Amino acid sequence: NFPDMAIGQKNHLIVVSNRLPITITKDASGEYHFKMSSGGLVSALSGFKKSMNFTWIGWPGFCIPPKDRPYVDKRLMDEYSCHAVYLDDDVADRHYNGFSNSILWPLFHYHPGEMNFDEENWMAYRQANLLFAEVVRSQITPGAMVWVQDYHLMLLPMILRGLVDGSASGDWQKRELSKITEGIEESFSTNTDKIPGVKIGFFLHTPFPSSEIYRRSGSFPFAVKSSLAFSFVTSLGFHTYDYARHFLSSCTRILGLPTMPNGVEFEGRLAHVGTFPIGIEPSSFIENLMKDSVKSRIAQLEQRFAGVKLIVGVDRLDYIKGVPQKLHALELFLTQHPEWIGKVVLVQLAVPSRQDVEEYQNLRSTVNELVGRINGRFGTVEFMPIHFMHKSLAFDELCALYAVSDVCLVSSTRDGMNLVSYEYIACQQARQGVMIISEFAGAAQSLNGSIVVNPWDSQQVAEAIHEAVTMDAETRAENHRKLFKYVNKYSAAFWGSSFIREMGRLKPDNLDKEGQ
Ligand code: ADQ
Repeated sequence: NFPDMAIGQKNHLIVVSNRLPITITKDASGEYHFKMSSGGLVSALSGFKKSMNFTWIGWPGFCIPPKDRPYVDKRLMDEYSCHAVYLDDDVADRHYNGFSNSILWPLFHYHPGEMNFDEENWMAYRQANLLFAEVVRSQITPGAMVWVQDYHLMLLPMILRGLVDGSASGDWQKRELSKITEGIEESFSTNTDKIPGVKIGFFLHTPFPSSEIYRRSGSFPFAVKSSLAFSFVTSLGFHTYDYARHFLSSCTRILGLPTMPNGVEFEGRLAHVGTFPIGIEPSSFIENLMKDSVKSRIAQLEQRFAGVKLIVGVDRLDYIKGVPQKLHALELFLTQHPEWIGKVVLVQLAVPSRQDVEEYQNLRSTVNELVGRINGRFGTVEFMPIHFMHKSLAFDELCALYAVSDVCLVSSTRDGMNLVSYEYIACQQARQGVMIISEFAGAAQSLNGSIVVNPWDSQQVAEAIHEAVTMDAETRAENHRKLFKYVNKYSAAFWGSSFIREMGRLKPDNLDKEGQ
């Protein structure tokens, strides 16, 4: 699955994400434990370890005391090819909760009303990006490809470009860099030697909103220019064509930069813009379903829910996931189709998320209230229409739940891609259940064979639920065949290799001449 072109041991790939793909814990005796995380990004990128000289840079998740860092560094490097960026707790909190998730997340998901600006949080965001840049700079080798992930690190490409270009960096860049470091006491290396041939890629996992929304960020000292600074990259990736188009129109309308369908020109460079829809590793789900323990769990659940159509919802409890909209639609469905009361159950998992941000606490109360109201209204002694779990499920249990569900309902009001839909499809080999997906999830653009709905239109979603629970086996099988074909082909590894191949094809800085 991994590309051979432009990739070989001599190539150095540095992946940078806010979190390292390792969960580090410290037990009561002070001993450290390291565990590789699972998840899309890890499976998408781990394949490169074999074909490239591979480094992963990120924050370890909590503040590790300075005296322990040499030990942690050694284990991370020797066992996982990782390097940690150490942030103190206050900077990490303000960077992650305070700015990334209180400004950029709502901005990118069309929730400008939820944005809470705080000058110190903005400073922490800049500071964290600078600290990341120092660690990345220390690892860069000539000709390296640096691939930065997501909205937590939007300033990083520009800072890095300045660091690797040395004195060659342009005036605009120097001016913006001085704005980034303004008010921050630590000193950061600004004058470093040029490192030739470095390519910088950036992938945004969220949507990129319309420029009309993006202009809302202009009211903050968070200079819009800086936020678009990831046009300093060699290659810039989005999940869908629409997000790429919105980005390009923001570059034109806000910055007045010349753009073309495949890129934006800036300071004599062309940053290539492309769409690279992410996927999952379907084989890991399919193989897991073959395990005896999972098979017996599936049998147990099938017995427990015999005669009932199960609808599954798996979401982080985030306002973008449209959980209240889903509950309203279910309520309407049961009101309009009382014959289904007692015969349809929604199993809704809502993994706690960003509990330190106020909007997430409010959402939790709203959802609890709605679940209580609907269960109170339609429930009986034997039956509850909603099984609500405010927790994360283990992988085996999640796979079993996907496998026994007749319908998966994704009602995001905005979602970069949404991988839950892919996971459900991968686990539906036997049952061939129905996928209902919001038109506002990036995945809706690829999942031909699903029922696409507008989550704000409860009537439409209620009708989709009815269509799904009454769909004949032949139509389900035909739809699933199309869906699975797509999910199987456009895997996480395919996504990673397509992006890296694109970077390999481009020139590092004189980007208007493609090819090496
Ligand atoms: P997320 O917003 O986290 O990701 P998504 O792509 O759906 O959204 O991935 C969620 C993951 O968490 C899935 O792997 C799912 O199985 C897991 N998960 C959720 N709830 C769970 C629970 N209760 N128990 C166990 N596991 C649970 C962001 C963007 C998305 C984009 C991805 C990848 O918001 O739009 O698809 O990045 O780019």
